[in-house]
Amino acid sequence: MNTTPLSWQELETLTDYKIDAVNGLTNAKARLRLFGQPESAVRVTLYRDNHAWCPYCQKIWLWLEEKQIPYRIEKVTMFCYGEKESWYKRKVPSGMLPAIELDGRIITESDDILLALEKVFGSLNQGMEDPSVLPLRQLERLLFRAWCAWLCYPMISSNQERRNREQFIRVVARVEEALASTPGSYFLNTFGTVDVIFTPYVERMNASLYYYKGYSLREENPRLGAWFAAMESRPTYCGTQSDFHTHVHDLPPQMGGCWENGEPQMLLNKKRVDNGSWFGLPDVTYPEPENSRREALQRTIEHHVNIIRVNPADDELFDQALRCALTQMMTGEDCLPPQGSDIALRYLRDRINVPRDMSIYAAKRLRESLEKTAALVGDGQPDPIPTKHRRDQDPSNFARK
Ligand SMILES: N[C@@H](CCC(=O)N[C@@H](CS)C(=O)NCC(=O)O)C(=O)O
Repeated sequence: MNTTPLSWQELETLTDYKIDAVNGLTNAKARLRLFGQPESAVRVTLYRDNHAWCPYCQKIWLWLEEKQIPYRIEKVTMFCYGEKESWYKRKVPSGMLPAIELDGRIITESDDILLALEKVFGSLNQGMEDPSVLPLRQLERLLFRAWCAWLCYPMISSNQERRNREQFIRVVARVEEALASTPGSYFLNTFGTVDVIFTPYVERMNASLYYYKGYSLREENPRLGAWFAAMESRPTYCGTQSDFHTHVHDLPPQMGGCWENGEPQMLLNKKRVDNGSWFGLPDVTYPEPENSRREALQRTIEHHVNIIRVNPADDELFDQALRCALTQMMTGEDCLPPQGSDIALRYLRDRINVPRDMSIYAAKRLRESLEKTAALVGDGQPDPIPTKHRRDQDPSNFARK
């Protein structure tokens, strides 16, 4: 049955989604985190990217959240998304992220940042220079290099591709061994610094190898599978966690390219990540929270004026189409959008960014509704997402009303 689209006012009545960005659970929206302490307790400012994408920023973000250190957040534009803020270049001339200001002192380089934070606030269960931590930090870099060698160079021959894959899998076997050597699911006896250090790139490896190589890191390696599940039991991690779609399209400009191997499994995985269904992908395994649709609705309503303005389609046409998708998401009933709005709906489907815009399940719900609604009027696809830059996601478009 086809229903008529709800108005923005009617849609607003369907969501009561609210978070306490300052004292509640880890979230990408916050500009200040207090963990129940007074603002006068703040000694740290974290400078991180607007898109909540930068892996080195995620490392510091997660550490501060785990330690519950009160801190401020200043968001900065990465080069491939738009213009770097001049106030930031005055503080950090290279423009590199992350940086922190600790008692007025600027520190860059994520490892140096963690060392400095440890000195002041104590370690996160294990110190960065602890003899049990150092070899695991080296293993993380080894895994990173094997991943880059496989993903980020054009495929010269299938032999080369096979060798790169085998080399990566050999390093993964060492990671599996390290995880197996402790009784729990974490790298050492308790959760700590090492888990935080592995998190950003293992999350990106899981997404990118699934999509570009047809290899499911999380499913093919039981210890890593258990580690991911253990990480997902922590609200800190879930607040920073991204999804496959976001990662695979954010990585190419940052990494200088990601290369598909064209194998049958890879082609299937790519289709699934780009066109859905997004449920059941191995980017998340904890159960869906009951408020995911309300979250997706709330976040879309908050930004709908800019979302409509930056969409390449006519504003009025897309306003109606977007309300159709949101109506479908909230009522479960199909809502026929205007003819010619299929590409516009898919343009937005391709630009939901997790966790910047919303959490992982909310994004899946919204992507599904946009796709389902688009499919009612056509199978047109927007231009491919750029791979050399992501200025289509320039945050300055969202700062102004
Ligand atoms: N070694 C540095 C690497 C930091 C880094 O590569 N940051 C990238 C983002 S992931 C960056 O700031 N690039 C500049 C930009 O994209 O604007 C660290 O550990 O902090």
